[in-house]
Amino acid sequence: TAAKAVVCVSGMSCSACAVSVENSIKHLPGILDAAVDFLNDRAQILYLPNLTDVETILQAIENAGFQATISK
Ligand code: 9UX
Repeated sequence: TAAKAVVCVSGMSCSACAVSVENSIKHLPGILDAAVDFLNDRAQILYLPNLTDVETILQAIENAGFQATISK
């Protein structure tokens, strides 16, 4: 069963940053979809919890050079 995560992303300076963030997430195992909203500093991710988790997703975004936290 897929789960949805909403992540706050900071450090995106232009819309191409949002593409970088999307790519950093989409290449991970267990990711079904990732959509980054540059204007709202949010990423919505559909993932399979048996293959990945939110911590892994946050770390991938951080590794791409952005700051990521769980949105509430
Ligand atoms: Mo824009 Mo972002 O020139 O990683 S792509 S600042």
